[in-house]
Amino acid sequence: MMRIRIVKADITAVDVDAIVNAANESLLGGEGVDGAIHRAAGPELLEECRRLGGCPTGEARMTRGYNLPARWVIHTVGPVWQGGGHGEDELLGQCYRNSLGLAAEKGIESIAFPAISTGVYGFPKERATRIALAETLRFLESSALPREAVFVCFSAGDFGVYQTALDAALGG
Ligand code: AR6
Repeated sequence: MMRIRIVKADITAVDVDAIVNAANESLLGGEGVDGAIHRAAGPELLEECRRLGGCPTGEARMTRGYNLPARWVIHTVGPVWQGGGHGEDELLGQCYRNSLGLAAEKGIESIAFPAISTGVYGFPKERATRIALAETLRFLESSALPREAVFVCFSAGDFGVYQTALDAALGG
């Protein structure tokens, strides 16, 4: 059974148990998907995030989803792209592993990811997509939970990048 799905959507509207937020180390909100998630969830999300006291790059923290369709938000902090020689690939991989690990531990069945680090943080898209899919496929092989991982693309272009990368990952 295929446990990975790629959709073109706004992640704040996706109906899964948990959506992942591409946050920053403060966990106090920002632009991009982070801003959209905080707006859609409502001010209680920021209140809960304040109590977490931040999150180092590569790690993940969970909160409730408040007004979102998703019951939970997993906040992870992707690396800022600095040319590729500063451990960016490994840190991005950790974001996916730690988010999936937290989801499994909490009994989450379905999880949706944005393209972490590929907006404000400048990580090259194809490279980030390969890492996202490879880490997720590897994790799902050895864990029954989450049952399903959804990759949410914000543009038609990103959707194409994910489709091509998934075909390559499954074919090769
Ligand atoms: N639904 C799905 N994907 C989205 C949405 C949305 N509503 N909005 C944007 N994206 P970014 P980063 C895509 O910049 O690069 C914030 O200020 C977007 O097209 O949101 O990890 C944080 O506070 C891109 O493909 O996150 C941090 O400071 C992807 O989400 C910083 O930005 C990620 O882009 C994190 O930067």
